Amino acid sequence: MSEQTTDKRVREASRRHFLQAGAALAGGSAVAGLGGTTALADNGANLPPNVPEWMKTPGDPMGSQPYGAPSAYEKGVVKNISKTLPQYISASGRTPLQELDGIITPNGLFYERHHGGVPTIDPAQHRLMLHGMVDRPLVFTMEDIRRFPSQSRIHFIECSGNPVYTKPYGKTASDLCGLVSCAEWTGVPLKTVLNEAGLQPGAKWIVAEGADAAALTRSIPIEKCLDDAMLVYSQNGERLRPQQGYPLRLLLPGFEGNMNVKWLRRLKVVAEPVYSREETSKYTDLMPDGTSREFTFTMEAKSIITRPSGGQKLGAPGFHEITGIAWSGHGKIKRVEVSVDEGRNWQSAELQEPVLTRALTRFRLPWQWDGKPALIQSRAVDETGYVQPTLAELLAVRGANHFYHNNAIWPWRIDGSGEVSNGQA
Ligand SMILES: Nc1nc2c(c(=O)[nH]1)N[C@H]1C(S)=C(S)[C@@H](COP(=O)(O)O)O[C@H]1N2
Ligand SMILES: [Mo]
Repeated sequence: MSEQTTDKRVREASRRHFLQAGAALAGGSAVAGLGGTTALADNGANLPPNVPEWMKTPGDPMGSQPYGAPSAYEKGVVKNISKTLPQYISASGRTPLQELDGIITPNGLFYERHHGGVPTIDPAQHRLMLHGMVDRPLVFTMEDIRRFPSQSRIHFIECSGNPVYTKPYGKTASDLCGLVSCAEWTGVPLKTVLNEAGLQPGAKWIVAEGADAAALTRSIPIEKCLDDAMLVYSQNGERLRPQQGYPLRLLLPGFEGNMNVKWLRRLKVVAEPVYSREETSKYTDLMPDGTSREFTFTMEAKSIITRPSGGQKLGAPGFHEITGIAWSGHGKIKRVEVSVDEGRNWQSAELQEPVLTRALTRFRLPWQWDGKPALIQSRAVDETGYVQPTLAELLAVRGANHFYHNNAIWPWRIDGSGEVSNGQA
């Protein structure tokens, strides 16, 4: 027998073991655990051993969906759009994290956050102007940008208001943490384009401006611009969605979402930050001693369990996989620890490869639920050794006026009937 076959057998055996354990815990009932145990007699017309109706005639012809769309049965899997926030000031649509697997966010479900609506930009009329402290000020068409050597990288983007510290925190993983998404981005390293213009001595910051009605403007330190910053035009293989900045956005891996300027039209190289609205009255926090915490660029390590999570229900005691996502703006995730007993004990979850720098990382832990109330939570540790804090730890340092950068551990409470709710509401 080949090694591969042996492996497969071992896996199948352990899967059966999960099923049996589930059934045993529920007192031997056939409905427990993973499913797949329903008696044949109960089956409807479309269930085994009958031939389902969709096998009896040919399906839809090709061409009825020239772009493609999810199954009609998945129509509930949509962005979670706030109905209370004023449309043009704080519009946001959150990723339904609890519905997704893996680490890549499908383009249609990538979170969106904008301050002046989503502009409709004709790429033929879009230009990127690069000026200020450069030897050769330049204006690029989209064709010019696409002529540069390209690069594809997988990175998350997270809004620093994900979530803010104000109650109520919400019910689902999406309510709490849906302002983070992850995609494979394609574009040009910003340093390549800066080289073309030639930076002058004393160039320390670059001011990036968006072509939306908000003209969103942020100052970016030159070190980041010469490191992993990118000008991106594609997202998961296709051109950027309008909501993500079509036709061009700035990508600053690991930096707070707000600095990843969408609909990018201008880069001005300067010696000092400009102190725009988005880096003074917004995206700056008031500390307990009255000082301001400004230019809080890097998103710190964070994780959240997406299944089981708020709004879901565990069908029965027995085997349940605990899974979620972890990420850090400082680099790779080193470890994710999960507790299923109110935070008394923590075990290391399995990290799904690939574990990438400044990307979502999927973690998993097999769990046997005994049917009793439980509090489950995860905490991320990144490659710098930083450990995701509790909400109490964060509040103790940052005080009651803090608004942005809440990367607290988020527990889920499971009651005796299997209902999952926010453990920190
Ligand atoms: N031009 C422009 N860029 C922008 C914004 C905006 O309103 N206008 N919103 C920012 C904020 S607050 C965030 S969190 C991210 C959101 O990126 P996404 O909508 O692609 O998820 O874009 C940033 N870039
Ligand atoms: Mo944001």
